[in-house]
Amino acid sequence: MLRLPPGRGWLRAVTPGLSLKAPMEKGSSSTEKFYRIPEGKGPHSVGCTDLMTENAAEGSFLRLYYPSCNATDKEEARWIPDKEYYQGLSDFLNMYRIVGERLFQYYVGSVTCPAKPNAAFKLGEKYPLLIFSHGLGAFRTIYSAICIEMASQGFIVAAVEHRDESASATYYCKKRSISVPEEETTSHMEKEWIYYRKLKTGEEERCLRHKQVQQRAQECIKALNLILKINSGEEVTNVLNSNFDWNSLKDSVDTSRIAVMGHSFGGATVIESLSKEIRFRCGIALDAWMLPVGDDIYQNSVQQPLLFINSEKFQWADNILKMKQLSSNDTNKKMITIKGTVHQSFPDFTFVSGEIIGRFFKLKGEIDPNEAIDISNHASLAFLQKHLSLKRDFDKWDSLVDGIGPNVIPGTNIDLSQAGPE
Ligand code: VQ7
Repeated sequence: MLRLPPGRGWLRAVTPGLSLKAPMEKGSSSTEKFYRIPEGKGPHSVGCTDLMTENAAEGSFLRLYYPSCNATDKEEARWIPDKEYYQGLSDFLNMYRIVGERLFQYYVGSVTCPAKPNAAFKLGEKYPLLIFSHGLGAFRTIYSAICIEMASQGFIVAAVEHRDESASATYYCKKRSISVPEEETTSHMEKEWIYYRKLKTGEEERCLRHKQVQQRAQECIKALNLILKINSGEEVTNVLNSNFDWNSLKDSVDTSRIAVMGHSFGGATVIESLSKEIRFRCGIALDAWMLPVGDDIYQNSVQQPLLFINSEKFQWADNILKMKQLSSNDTNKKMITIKGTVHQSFPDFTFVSGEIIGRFFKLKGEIDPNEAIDISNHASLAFLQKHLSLKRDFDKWDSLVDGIGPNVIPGTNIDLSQAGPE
């Protein structure tokens, strides 16, 4: 697990001035820019909206990022939308909830992500679809730098929130119990929260994670089916109130161009999803954690092209060997490593943390986080262009997929002779 010094250690480290806070209220414009989640660099403005189906954990929950009409009048979307996510993060990071909630509220409570909530969908094109799967202890909104960049480049991105107890927190909406008098509430619904579940004593991690990765893959496939249903014009009930017009997505998805992408546990989810669903034409696994991947998957069950983008500091020989086992003799399976990166170089916390806190908690590596995410996004776009046959100019970044360029290497930096016996 990710371990933070509990209670006072964490507080001592996060004194104002060392700044985990995205300096949005005060400060010079240069620092303001530095501690913000980067904007999409593609030609499209980006909107985002949440979709939840059914009043049960079996439904889907996702944040959709999409090419939008320019909505200069609208405020940016809240990055972490409910206080319960702070509580869940506190559990995951082994902090007292009461401390964690206040710290998160204070330091990141006002952070927004550069996408406009419920902005009008941009009509006129068919967009490829990308399903995104988050890591352990994460949730749907904290990979916005990646999802927003992809949407700005013309993808519809569905960032799934997993209900397998691997997210810090998530919820579904259930009908309010009758004990609350109707006149005291504006809604008949209440949020039923599902928090991160720690390993029980004696429980084998591999067994739990394998079960979870299978659920996660099913949730990715369910999200795919849901978006395709909306694309075909079928009515879908969103149990969350929003003024987004879901009918505007009708006939807007390029149904032959679908990929899956994820970070860490989400990388394992990419592999499981590719093996279960051939409509995913390719996948991108960011610093994949291979422990959850079942032995059956290594028997040629991933036929589609797959790009592993690894950080320099997280990986180890046994994990890399599993990636290589999946890739054997297949030239469409690629691996690159971004120099100066850490495991947390992919989620958004890397952008909103200051230098000292960022380095202390390994949210930042030695490379500028903006440069790291650009390399990752450019390599991803080049790979997607090739394997989804996109008619764009992302092939200008083809060399990155071969590990050629500043701050990128082909394959891995790990000495594979250090691998232990199976
Ligand atoms: O899927 C994963 N795995 C398996 N996702 C991870 C980490 C992870 N692990 C790999 C195996 S291990 O080494 O045994 C344990 C770690 O990270 C996803 C993720 C989790 C978070 F809690 C995040 C996040 F952005 C991404 O939020 C964090 C927030 C903070 C904050 F306190 F500064 F706000 C920190 Cl210090 C760390 C993460």
